Amino acid sequence: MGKRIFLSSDPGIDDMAAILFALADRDIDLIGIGAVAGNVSMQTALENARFTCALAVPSCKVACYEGSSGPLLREQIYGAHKALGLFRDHLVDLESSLPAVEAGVDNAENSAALAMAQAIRDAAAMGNPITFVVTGPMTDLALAMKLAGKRACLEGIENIVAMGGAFEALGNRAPYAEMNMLSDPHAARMVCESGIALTLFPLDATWTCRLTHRDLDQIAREAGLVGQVFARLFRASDRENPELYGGPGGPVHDLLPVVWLVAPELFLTRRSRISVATGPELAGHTSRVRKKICSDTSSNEGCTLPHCIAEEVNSDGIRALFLDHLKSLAQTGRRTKSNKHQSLTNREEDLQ
Ligand SMILES: [Ca+2]
Repeated sequence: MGKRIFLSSDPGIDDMAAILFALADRDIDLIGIGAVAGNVSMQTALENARFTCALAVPSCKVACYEGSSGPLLREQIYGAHKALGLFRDHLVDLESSLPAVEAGVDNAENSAALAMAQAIRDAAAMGNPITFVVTGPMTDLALAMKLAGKRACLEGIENIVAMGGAFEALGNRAPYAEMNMLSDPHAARMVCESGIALTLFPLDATWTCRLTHRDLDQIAREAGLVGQVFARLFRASDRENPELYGGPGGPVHDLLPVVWLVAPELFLTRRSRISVATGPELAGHTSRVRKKICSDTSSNEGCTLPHCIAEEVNSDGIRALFLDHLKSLAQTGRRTKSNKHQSLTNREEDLQ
């Protein structure tokens, strides 16, 4: 059985990449998806999540839950790619090839946080902790952790793996903050201060892994309908900014935390402690204390710094693995396994 993960997301085309990869990988057991307001409204995120599951796997049984329709305290702000909206709106000419989407298992208001809290309690009771992957604001995870209680969280959560934050890089939704952190800084702060292991993929790392038009052409050509839909939507979201990123292509931010779960050798991470500002002037700004030496493990053993930050990524390796996974989805029912790649994390070097 694969690593059990619960995904909290706000799809979003890069969330779509994360969901597709998780569904395709044999070493991941995706036990649920919570839709949360962020890039788009919660309802749009929920419909996009359900559509992605149906597109990837016929009769997909992964439960998609309705989550928070806004942050804990502040007003909702939308992502720069809000205009992408509902995936299906961009796919009208493919409509006859697209799957029907079932309503899903649970539409109760904020059932995502309740389902996540129950998953934490069950994992603690079974002694079989789960991993949370967060590719949107941390609203629902913070609520779930509060509902489940500290003891259950310590026993029931193996790791939290999230896309968010910016350190050396400028923010993307504000000059000082990345979108997920800016959206709900209070939730992010609660999660960072919980004492649970957290591995973060900030803009500094995610900006370096981009898909170019050539990559998208290959995906559309080699990965069947899934590939055609993904390439179409990625292009529609217009993610290029060569001046900012230092080269062509658009970042595929949310894919990285899911890839790290099965191919950590493609990343260089460093032990850290992350703080999130919640005051009105710098809400969502992330700062860090770093350990001198890079680390290839998220284990807390023997270290007082509870977090890891991805600092370097093997972009070619990630792109190749993503294409492999999309191709496996195109062959109905087949799931793939990530082979070992040349490790970035063997280079234990002093970067300071
Ligand atoms: Ca997202």
